[in-house]
Amino acid sequence: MRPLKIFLASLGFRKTVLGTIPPLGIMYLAAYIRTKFKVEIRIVNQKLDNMPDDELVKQAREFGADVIGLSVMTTNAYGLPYITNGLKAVLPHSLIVIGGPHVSAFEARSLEGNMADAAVPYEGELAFEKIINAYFGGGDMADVPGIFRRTKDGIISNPGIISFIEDIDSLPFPAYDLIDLKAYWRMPVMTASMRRGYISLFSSRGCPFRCIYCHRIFGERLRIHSAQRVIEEMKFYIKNFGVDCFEFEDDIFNHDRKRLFEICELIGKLEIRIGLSFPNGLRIDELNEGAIDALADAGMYYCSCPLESGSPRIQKIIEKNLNIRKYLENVKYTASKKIFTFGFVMMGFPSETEEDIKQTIEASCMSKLHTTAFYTLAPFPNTRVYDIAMSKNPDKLKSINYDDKEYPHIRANFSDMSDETLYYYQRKANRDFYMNPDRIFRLMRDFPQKQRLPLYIPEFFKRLSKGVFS
Ligand code: B12
Ligand code: SF4
Repeated sequence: MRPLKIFLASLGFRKTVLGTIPPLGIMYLAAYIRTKFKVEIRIVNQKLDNMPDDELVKQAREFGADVIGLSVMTTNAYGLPYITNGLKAVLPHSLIVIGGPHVSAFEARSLEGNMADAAVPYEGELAFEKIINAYFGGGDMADVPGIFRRTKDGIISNPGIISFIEDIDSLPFPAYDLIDLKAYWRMPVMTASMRRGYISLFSSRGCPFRCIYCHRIFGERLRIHSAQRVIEEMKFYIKNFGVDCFEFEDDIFNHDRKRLFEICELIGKLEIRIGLSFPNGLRIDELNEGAIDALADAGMYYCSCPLESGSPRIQKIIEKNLNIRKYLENVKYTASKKIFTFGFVMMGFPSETEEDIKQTIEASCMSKLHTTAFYTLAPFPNTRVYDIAMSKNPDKLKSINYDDKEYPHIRANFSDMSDETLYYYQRKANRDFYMNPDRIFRLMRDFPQKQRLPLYIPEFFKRLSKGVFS
């Protein structure tokens, strides 16, 4: 019997200076599925070279795909109708399955307006395996719990749920052998890597916190890779791909502090000195000086430090419940080690007032953060903040266009302030934060990839001039 041909694509286009990271979702699926079936797998990341939709369809046809798996974020979902129509036209007998955060957000509605056969929310490995089994093994997709599927009677939500994988150490390493890793080294890296041989890791799944704006694709219980497994994976990439820099995309890498220390200690025993960056994954108030020292010694040079709001009242409402004092202390200590610290703030939360926003600006300005992005809240479906925004201002919510948007380009206001006031404070935040000689000096001194600094200078002046002149 010939191997089953599986074509996996991550959809979307790159529009700004931001690059793209290796498509971990479909790389995990590929690695898992090839342990279960006799398959030939091709992986495409549309963002890597902004591949036109027609080219993607052509590649699937030339490959002769039996199964097509499309990974979709809500910002890229507008491409689904055209792409799935094209795929069905050239490969009418293939099975099209969609998955990724968009399906977790829109659930059964993710099948509306396109030609996909099935949709998988949340963690994908087990569901994808069951779907392939049902479709090609003579079973019935109606028996796969928790998925959505198209039938001649319409879109059906299968009852039940597929449980999360308990022991994630049982998963194989993501299929880095199926992508051109070096192509990613030629693109801008999310965290301005000082070295070029970087790789993305996802060393835990799930998060026990309950921020109301978050999807928690991997559930509310933290499941970790053991420290030994993380190091084994690192060693594998160092040896086989010449990697010297690791970027963690976890939801919350540091919740298990014991594991953090173990990982750092084992990194110290590696044969080479590596770089570590955290574009995601650190909850800053859960760190302490010991943990920051350990991460710094292990090679951390960059970390994102989400604050979201400097108002204790808003922290409660959004259920992030960040300890702002601890946050500021830990940022200060991290920055004192010349580790680049990047803050994130959201403005315009439901019920937010001028008083709250002033506290956010004060906390940001008082902090030792090198940079901060001051965004406005964009609620995504299937989050609790979406439901709140829906009850408050459904028309405004429905008018949000998510297509192709990156952080700065979704503008919305669900606060108790007028748009004028909110955007005034957003500009003020940029102005007050960046008009600080000490911050500018540290930013230039500690930016990890000096040769790329000129690329970011226009963005810096754009933010600054917004604050100063408007
Ligand atoms: C790294 C990251 C980014 C990076 C790179 C994203 C990329 N892939 O290119 C950058 C910085 C560019 C980014 C940007 C944004 N991001 Co982001 N990001 C992440 C993050 C932290 C990790 C992604 C990752 O690698 N996960 C690990 C892999 C293993 O998980 P996965 O891809 O979800 O795959 C699993 C399942 O989804 C499923 N699956 C996936 N694909 C498929 C396909 C099939 C066929 C099947 C069956 C299953 C399946 O199975 C996989 C394995 O279990 C996630 C948080 C998270 N926990 O995932 C947010 C997340 C994906 N981002 C999110 C958001 C909101 C954004 C922004 C819109 C933010 C904004 N307001 O601007 C922008 C959008 C940019 C754009 N235009 O595309 C949301 C998604 C919301 C949504 N409904 O789409 C997430 C989930 C954060 C959250 N907790 O809410 N992001
Ligand atoms: S800490 Fe991060 S991953 Fe966890 S719920 Fe909050 S935003 Fe989501």
